[in-house]
Amino acid sequence: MSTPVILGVLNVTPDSFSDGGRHLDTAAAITRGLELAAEGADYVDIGGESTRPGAARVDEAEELARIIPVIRELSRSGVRISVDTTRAAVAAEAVAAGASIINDVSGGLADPGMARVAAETGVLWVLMHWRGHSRDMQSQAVYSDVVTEVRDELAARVSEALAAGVKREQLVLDPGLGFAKTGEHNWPLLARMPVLHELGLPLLIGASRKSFLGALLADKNGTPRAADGREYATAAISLLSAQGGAWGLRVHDVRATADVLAVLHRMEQER
Ligand code: PMM
Repeated sequence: MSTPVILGVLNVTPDSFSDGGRHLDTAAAITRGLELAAEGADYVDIGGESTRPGAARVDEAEELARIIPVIRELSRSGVRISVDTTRAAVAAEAVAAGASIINDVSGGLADPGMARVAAETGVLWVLMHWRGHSRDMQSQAVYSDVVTEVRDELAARVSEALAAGVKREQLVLDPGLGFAKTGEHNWPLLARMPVLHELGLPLLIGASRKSFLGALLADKNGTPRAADGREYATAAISLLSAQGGAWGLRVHDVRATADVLAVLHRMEQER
């Protein structure tokens, strides 16, 4: 079993940083990106548009202004970059600025131009399971068997990507925990990972700090655990996903995941 890569999350949205104007936000994001890399992130996953349930979209010019200077500077410093975007034009500019993964939470569905950008640039393309933009995605969280349906919908995305000229070696799949899924849908996707492995492609898991962990760890009054208290649960999922053969883990607290992977790696040497 090989140790998964870690994608450290860097959301460059006004609520993530100082909110002291563009220049300060850019500088703070670059500092944070360098920290994530120093803590053990193999890639820094940079996004300029919030994908939280219910979030409104930002326009393309704003998305570019948020992320391109950060990508350019981090990549100049030797940090490997993944760009979290559903827009083909943003992905193209991000790759030109140094990104080597397109992390597309829509799996190519949001922008018909994305497959061409992936085919032309030849970078890795993460196809995440998705059923619609954040504003209304939770109404589409309806499944009879979530695991096989996610597998089959991902298989359709793979076929479309290959038909558009993208190479199989470029593809990474992601079940999209929390995207058009309730908390109760996320658990079987994690527990039945072998079903997703049937597609024969690398799997990325993004469970970090998500609300299904807040619900799991609710206090006795039923109040969900706040996001910053979900790190041990996130690290547990990192460990279990690594043991389940995940290719990559997308996390906010890189150090916690790097530590559990170090323990796992050391144990593997005794087997
Ligand atoms: N989750 C979020 C954003 N981007 N990308 C991938 N590939 N997989 C995910 O699960 C994923 C993602 C939302 O999480 P955040 O709001 O905590 O960044």
